[in-house]
Amino acid sequence: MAKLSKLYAHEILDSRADPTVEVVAILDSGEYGVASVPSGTSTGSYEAVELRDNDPARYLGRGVLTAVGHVNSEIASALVGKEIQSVNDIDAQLVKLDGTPEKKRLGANAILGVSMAITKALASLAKIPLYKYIANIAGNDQILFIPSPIFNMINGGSHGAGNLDFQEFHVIPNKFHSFAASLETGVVIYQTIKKLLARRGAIHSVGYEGGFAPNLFTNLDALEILQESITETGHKPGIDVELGLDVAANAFYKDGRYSIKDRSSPMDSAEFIDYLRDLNGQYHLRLLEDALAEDDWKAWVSLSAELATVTTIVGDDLLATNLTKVKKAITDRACSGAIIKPNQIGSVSETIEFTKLVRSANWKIVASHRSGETNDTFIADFAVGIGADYAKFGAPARGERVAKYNRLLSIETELAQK
Ligand code: 2PG
Ligand code: MG
Repeated sequence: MAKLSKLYAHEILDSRADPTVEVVAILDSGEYGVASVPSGTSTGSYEAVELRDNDPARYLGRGVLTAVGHVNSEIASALVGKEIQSVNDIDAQLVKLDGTPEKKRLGANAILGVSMAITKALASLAKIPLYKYIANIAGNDQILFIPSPIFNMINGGSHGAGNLDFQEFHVIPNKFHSFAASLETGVVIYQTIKKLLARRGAIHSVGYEGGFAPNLFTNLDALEILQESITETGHKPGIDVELGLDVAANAFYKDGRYSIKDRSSPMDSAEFIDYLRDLNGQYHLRLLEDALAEDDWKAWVSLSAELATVTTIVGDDLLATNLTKVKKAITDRACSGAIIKPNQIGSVSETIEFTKLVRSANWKIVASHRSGETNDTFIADFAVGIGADYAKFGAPARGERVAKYNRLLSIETELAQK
């Protein structure tokens, strides 16, 4: 067993030019772990609290020195010099120290940074790769495999240029023999989309997740472009390459109604479900994420009753990687897949607990990055370790996204070694 000999944090930047927390954990044996914390833009209201300084004199109030200070003082005092029993034990101590259900006192960004850095240090101590270490603590004794990538090719909602209501338009290569082959297909389609957008005179600058943020007219225009690009690259849409959506419906839900530019008047939940059923009939989506607002619970149950047999109904803001939420969703059959984001709950072990519940319901597991990322590839190892069905790491472009896909390539090569 090892003792924690040093623990410290500092402020670094994420991919959106926002500060975030980086933590270094050093063991007395010399092994260490360094981890940085991702951050969302379209955050759900049930997520653990990301502590921001709100000091307008620094980084427009977005600084994280308070969270950094908590790691360097209170958390370090509680953990340094003590033996580390397990990640579980460390997380339990952190949750207790914080003392609030939403981790709002010390900050989920402080707690998760420590939890991830210690997990990495312990993997080094065990002399095994991080994904194997995570598989061990998750009790995942299945053969390890690389999840199918979900490429976010067009960025709308709060990640894009402001003219598309839906947040993410996904391309999902299906039935390719390896992750490397799926990645290559994703890249060829990505380059083709760029060409098609230029041909239409649509701007092809990129959004937060590396997908294009074009000046298209409607949400369906974006899906049409994706279909066209799949065909143009010689694939069959809906068969070898499928589409998916993260509607992120919270953003356009107001007073019980959904307003999108494809329709002249706002729709109530039943009308919006009709709209989604037609849309799915047209595009045969593999996954439909956050198609309804996080508090429109009854509508989720109706949507799943209607569509879960033909597409996976994925909860993100709805579930917020929260154990209580997912238990209720399983009982009510509110969805059939879950997004897994460690920073929504704020510790490695609670995220693993959540994953176990999702698996026990036989739902699809989607391990996900956030729109604010660093070059930390923790989530790639995590996705493999928990046996995720899908990895949603953005477009195959922009360094912080590519770092994670590249890590999956490395793991694939490593797993193929005899
Ligand atoms: C989402 C995520 C990641 P954000 O909604 O699924 O793509 O976005 O990190 O902004 O919440
Ligand atoms: Mg989402």
